[in-house]
Amino acid sequence: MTATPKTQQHLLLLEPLPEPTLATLGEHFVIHHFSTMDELKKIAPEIRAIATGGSYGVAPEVMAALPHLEIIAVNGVGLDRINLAEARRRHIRVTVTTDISTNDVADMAMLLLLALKRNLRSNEQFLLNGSWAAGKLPPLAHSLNGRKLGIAGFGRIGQAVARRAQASNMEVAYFNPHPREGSPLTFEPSLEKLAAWADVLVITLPATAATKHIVNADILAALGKDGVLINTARGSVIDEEALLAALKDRTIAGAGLDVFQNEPTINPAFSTLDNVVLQPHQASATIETRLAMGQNIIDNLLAHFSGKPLLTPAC
Ligand code: 8YV
Repeated sequence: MTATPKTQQHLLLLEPLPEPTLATLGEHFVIHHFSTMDELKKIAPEIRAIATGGSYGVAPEVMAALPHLEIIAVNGVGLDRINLAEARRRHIRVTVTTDISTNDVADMAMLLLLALKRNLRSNEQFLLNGSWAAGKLPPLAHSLNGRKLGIAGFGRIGQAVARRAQASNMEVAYFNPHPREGSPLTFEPSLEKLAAWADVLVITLPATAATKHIVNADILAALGKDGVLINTARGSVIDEEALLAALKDRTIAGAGLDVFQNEPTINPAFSTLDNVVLQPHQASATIETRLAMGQNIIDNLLAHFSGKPLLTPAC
């Protein structure tokens, strides 16, 4: 087998990648870790490629500082932190890790949902603080069985959530810009109606100008006091002030959140709530998935610099 030649191209790394990915990347590229804009300016003309994460993206000033940038490989599927119009204008290619994280992200949605419904946090506390040993019993939890789950955003991840919810014997309907061809599930064109129908609303929508704060006070009111909200998409799709108020006033029952409006410095009000289960944006963060995502980045970059078609282009 012929060894893949080193490209000797200079690559700017904006977000940490797993060690094995970095080691392989380093065999083919000269890697520069971003520190400051002043440092970047010294090497800017050399940089031909960027590797970054979905939640980090590429700051406009970084893209603007790189006159010979040819490709941005994103370690994720979210493109909300990348100016795609500008990338297209400059003929900069962008790749995403299409479908690699789908199952893990859907698992995280179910994990957050089950943790909330089955009182995972409070039951563990109950056990550890000696209440069980003292002969007490914790309050009963809630079943998923037979409950209604609404999915906002019926792409790959939304559909993977649907499969899991159906396996838990839940009734599933979805909101999406258009009905998903071939899906037997109920399509609901109004998010408010879906929220009113659902016991659980799971958000798997991409973050765009159209979806910013799409989950607002009205949607939360429609979800109602027994309703639960799960978000594994992006913080910006939810009006977080409205959500915090609804959780504090218990006009919804709870929320399971992997993503927040200001990551990683989340609103401190979240720490005062007992009806939430929170994760620091970990939905795709398994060794298996992150290594596969890393390999996708490497493969796309090597394809680009050897003149082959990109594996998973976004533009
Ligand atoms: C990652 C993500 O957490 O796919 C995405 O868009 O946000 C996640 O998979 C992220 O890309 C790692 O930075």
